[in-house]
Amino acid sequence: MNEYKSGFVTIIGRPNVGKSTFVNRVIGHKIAIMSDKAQTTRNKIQGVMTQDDAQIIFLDTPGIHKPKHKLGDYMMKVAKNTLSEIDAVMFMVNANEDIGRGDQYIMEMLKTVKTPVFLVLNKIDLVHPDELMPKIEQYQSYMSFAEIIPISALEGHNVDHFLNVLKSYLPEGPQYYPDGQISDHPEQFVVSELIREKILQTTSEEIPHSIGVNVERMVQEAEDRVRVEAVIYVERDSQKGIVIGKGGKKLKEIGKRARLDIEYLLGSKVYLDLWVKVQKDWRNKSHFIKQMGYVEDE
Ligand SMILES: Nc1nc2c(ncn2[C@@H]2O[C@H](COP(=O)(O)OP(=O)(O)OP(=O)(O)O)[C@@H](O)[C@H]2O)c(=O)[nH]1
Ligand SMILES: [Mg+2]
Repeated sequence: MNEYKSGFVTIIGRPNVGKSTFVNRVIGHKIAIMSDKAQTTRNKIQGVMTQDDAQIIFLDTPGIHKPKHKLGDYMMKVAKNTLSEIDAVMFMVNANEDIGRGDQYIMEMLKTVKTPVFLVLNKIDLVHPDELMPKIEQYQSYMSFAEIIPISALEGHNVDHFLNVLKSYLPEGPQYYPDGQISDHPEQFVVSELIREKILQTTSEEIPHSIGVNVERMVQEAEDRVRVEAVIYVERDSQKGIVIGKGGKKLKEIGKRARLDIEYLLGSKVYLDLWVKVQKDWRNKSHFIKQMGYVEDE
């Protein structure tokens, strides 16, 4: 009989390449929010995949970019810190885009990593198979990879094959987490992320990057209902107006979409109370960033 395999695998890549989409697919639940906006993920999100022969803990990380404020600095630290004490690295890139400076920067970092690095070309549903080989050669001219695997995280193409290859690289090890545990984040954090996701989906331009969501209270209000009170922070008065919308229409829409997801997460009816507040330049205020739950690991 084969021994049980387990390990920690970090996913590194530029913003928007599909890291969170991949994690949600292999976990089979939505634990990391996704959007078509760059820099969606701000924290390290741990997703636990448990199978009969292996347990793999995937670390979804913020996309690597040049930080423009303290929150960005924090996000980059989070991503880079995941490169130590892991068993493998997934370097995820867009199969339908050319290699960029961000990718080169990441590969410079990865050259010093001791564990196997996999080049994962995501979004192959968007490219013709003939276009893949030249892309792969470009990446190979920078560094060598343990394996190179094209996938589509969105549609699931080749994901099982990738997982089998990945498993073959992992050490024999224990099942770290019990069956059924899929994430390491408390519900409160996931709830605030679901609200943030709905804002990302319904707003554009500067709003997605300027918002922070803090769940202040979650109480079982009635036997079948949870009351969630959350504050959406923006950086300027004008942004507050945009998030609330004409006659409160936008905020209502955000609240409705978020409530449905939260009800699904909690398995209970939810009363969602949303407030919008201005906190000038919050992304540069260390104490506020901490208060919002962006706290560095010791
Ligand atoms: N066509 C296609 N789109 C994909 C695929 N994987 C992800 N996407 C889309 O790419 C966008 C970004 O996906 P995310 O999973 O949020 O990307 P991310 O790498 O986590 O982004 P950050 O958190 O900002 O670093 C979303 O609109 C996804 O639906 C794929 O395999 N094919
Ligand atoms: Mg993400």
